[in-house]
Amino acid sequence: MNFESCGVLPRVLNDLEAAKTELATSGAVIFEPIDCTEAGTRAFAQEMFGDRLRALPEGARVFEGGEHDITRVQATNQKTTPCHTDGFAYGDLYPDFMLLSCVKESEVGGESILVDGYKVLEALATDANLSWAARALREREIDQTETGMQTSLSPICMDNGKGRTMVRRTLEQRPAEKSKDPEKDQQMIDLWRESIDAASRFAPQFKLLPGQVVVVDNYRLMHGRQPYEDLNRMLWRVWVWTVDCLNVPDMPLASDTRYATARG
Ligand SMILES: O=C(O)CCC(=O)C(=O)O
Ligand SMILES: [Fe+2]
Repeated sequence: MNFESCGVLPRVLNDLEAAKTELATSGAVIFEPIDCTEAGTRAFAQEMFGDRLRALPEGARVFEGGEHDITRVQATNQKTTPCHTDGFAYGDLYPDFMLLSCVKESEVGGESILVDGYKVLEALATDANLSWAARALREREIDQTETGMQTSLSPICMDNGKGRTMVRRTLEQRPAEKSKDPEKDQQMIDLWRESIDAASRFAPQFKLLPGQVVVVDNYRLMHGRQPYEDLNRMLWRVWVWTVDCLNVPDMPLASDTRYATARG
């Protein structure tokens, strides 16, 4: 196992049962055809997850400039969006699945990549010099709070309490103010982020096309995208909380960060 083999190229399927199996096996699947409207994307999520759904909030438009979404201030069509976990503004209660459906692709650029966080962990664990980090990622509590949003003082890798591992790569991961060994924490954070970036460089790229939706296990995979040219490119993002999530945030939900601000 090495970082070169941590990328995921999702299979394109049109059978719902096969897609469910594929999602459980590889952490991602592209389904087609679906109605790539906001309502159509949520209706598909309803079909995909059925009784397992605990929250299926309103979708969010993904386009240059964005709307409501503070994270996206840093995203521009001209830059690569590095591989990340979605919804970390909700702290540890980030959504366990996410969907992106394509209304309009960019002919030039806009390719997606997916990195399997479980494989990155495994690659670290099997390297004699790096295995300390694989352990530390589960033990060391760091500050993963997005500025102004829900607090998270937690390890990068957690357990959902039902045997499902959660891994996270957010914009801001830093040693906690009360850390007993901030230097060691920083080393661990740097190693985690560099490993994901290394995996990203080798990850296969794919372009989501109109009529397609990619479903991603947001506890396991991280996603990113290449720069693009067509400013009319547009996707819908839908965040999903299922029975497998750590918990559903006790606040209004949307598929962006608009309600995730810290209160009081
Ligand atoms: O533009 C994309 O393909 C993905 C953007 C993204 O990461 C998101 O909307 O969560
Ligand atoms: Fe994202």
